[in-house]
Amino acid sequence: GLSRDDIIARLKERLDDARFEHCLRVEKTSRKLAKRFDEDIDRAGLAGLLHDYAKQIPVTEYRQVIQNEGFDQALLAYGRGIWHGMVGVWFIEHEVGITDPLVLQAIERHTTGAPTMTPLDEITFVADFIEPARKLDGEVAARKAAETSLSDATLIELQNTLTYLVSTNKVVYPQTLLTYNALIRQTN
Ligand code: DGI
Ligand code: FE
Ligand code: FE
Ligand code: FE
Repeated sequence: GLSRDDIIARLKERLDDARFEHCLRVEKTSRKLAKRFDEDIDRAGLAGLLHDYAKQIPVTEYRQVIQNEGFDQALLAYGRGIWHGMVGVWFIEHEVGITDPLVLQAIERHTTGAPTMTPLDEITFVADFIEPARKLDGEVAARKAAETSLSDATLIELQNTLTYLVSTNKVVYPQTLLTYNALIRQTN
């Protein structure tokens, strides 16, 4: 496998400085959460470091991969906000050489969540939302919840994301809604 320095070099080829710095903060936050909830720290750090690797890959490259590599063609109606997790893992496998299925799954799910999430999935999902540069009310509330409960923090993040999408006239990807429904059912 690649060393951390090699991975960082690959990340810098695909990301601008601001997005790269966000990835470093999510790596650090993920390691903290893994320590707190007794999960695999290195795995969590790797998923956090790479979670947005594919965020700035050109749309033309995405369209080719979605069309030629066996993805659901309904994805073509979305954009990089949705693609960089679920399709992004294709680039991470092929360009960075990551093979750990648990790490790839956490990255795949980091934007939409999934109806059943592993603790590692939740760590990546939540770390992205509560890394230290995040200052909005919902982000502060999720950070507070994450002191004691990953699932509470996950639900707060989902509620905020859905509220944001609806209030700004954005299309909701079905899996985002399925994640929300599953979490609400677990809560009630
Ligand atoms: O990549 P980041 O900005 O660090 O964070 P992220 O991967 O959680 O992406 C957040 C963005 O994705 C945010 O602008 C909302 C958007 N998003 C999340 N769920 C959906 C979505 N966009 C659409 N159109 N539909 C969704 O269901
Ligand atoms: Fe992201
Ligand atoms: Fe997120
Ligand atoms: Fe992110």
